[in-house]
Amino acid sequence: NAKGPKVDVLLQSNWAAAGLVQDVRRGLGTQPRTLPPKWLYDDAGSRLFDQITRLPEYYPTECERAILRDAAADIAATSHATTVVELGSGTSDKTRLLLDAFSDTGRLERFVPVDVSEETLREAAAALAARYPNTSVEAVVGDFTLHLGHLTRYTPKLIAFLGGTIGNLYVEERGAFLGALADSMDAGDELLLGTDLVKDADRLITAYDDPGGVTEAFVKNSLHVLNRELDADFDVDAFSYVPFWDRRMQRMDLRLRAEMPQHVTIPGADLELDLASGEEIRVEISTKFTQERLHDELGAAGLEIERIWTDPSDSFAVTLARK
Ligand code: AVJ
Repeated sequence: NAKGPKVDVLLQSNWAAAGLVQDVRRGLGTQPRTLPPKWLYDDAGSRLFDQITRLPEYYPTECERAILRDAAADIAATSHATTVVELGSGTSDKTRLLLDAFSDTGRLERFVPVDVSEETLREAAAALAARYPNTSVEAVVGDFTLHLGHLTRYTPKLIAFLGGTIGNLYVEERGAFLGALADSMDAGDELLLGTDLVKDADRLITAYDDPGGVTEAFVKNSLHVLNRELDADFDVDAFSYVPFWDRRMQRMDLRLRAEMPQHVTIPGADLELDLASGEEIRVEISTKFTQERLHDELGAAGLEIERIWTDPSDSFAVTLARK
C-alpha cells in the first residue's frame, strides 16, 4: 500500500471545542453527576484501555477473540461486503481475525476504522495498511454516535462494532444509535455486534476492579482529561473508585467518589462545583445483554439477526444482523 492510510478528521482535535465543554456542563453541572465515556479515550486513556484488555480479570477481550477465531471464516464466506467499517476501532487488534478472513476471499476493497483517539487510530491504520496491501485503509477520526452519515457512501458493507462498546450507551441512546446505524445501511448491509452478557455479579465486579488498579487508573484518567483540556483543578487522588453491578438496570456502573468536600473550578467550561464528601460522579456504564434483549433492540431498529455466536462459557456474544 504505497500511499499509506487515508485519515479523515471529522472530530476537532481540540476536544474543548469538539463537545467536551457542552458534555461537562450538561453532565457535571446537574445531578446525578455524569461524564460521557468517550472522553476517557485520550492517548493515555487508550493506552490504559489496551492494558485492561490484557488483564486476566477482564474476560471480554479473550472471549470475543475466541468467537471471532471460530466465526470469521463463516462471516467472510457468507458476506457480500466489499467494505468493512469498524466503529470504536481502537487498535483494531481482534479485527485482524475478521480482516484476514475477508482478505482471503479477495473481495475486501476497503477498511474504514472509526475512533475518537487520533493517535491510536493513525498507528493502527498504518499497521493495517502495511498488513493488507490490496485493501484501501480509510480511517475516520470521529464519534460513532455523530458521524454515521459518513458511512452511507460505502456499500455493500459490514459494520463491526466489537468489544461490547454499545453497552456504554444508555438504553435510549442505544435505540437512537441503532436507528441511525440502520439509516446508514443499505438493504443487505450487515452489522457485526459484540456484546457482553449478563452473568454472575462477582465475575463482573472482578473484571472492572482489577487488583493492579489499571481500571481505576483508566476511570480516573477522565479527571486528568478535564484538568488538562479545561484547566480544571480536580484533586484526583481525593477520589476513590467505586464500581458496582446495578442488577435492576443490568449494567456495571463505574463511579468516582469524592472522599472529602471539594471545591472544583473548571475554567474551560465556566463551571464551579461544590462536591460534598461522598458525592459521586458516574464516568461509565457497561450494560450486559441477554439474547432476548439483543433480539428486541436490533429488531426495533429494523435489523434481522442471522446468527449469534457465544464463547464456551457463555460470557460474550457476537451477533451478525442484516438490514
Ligand atoms: C470498551 C466500553 C467495552 O465497558 O467493558 C473496561 C470499557 N471500562 N473497563 C467495557 C471498560 C472499564 C469497556 N468497553
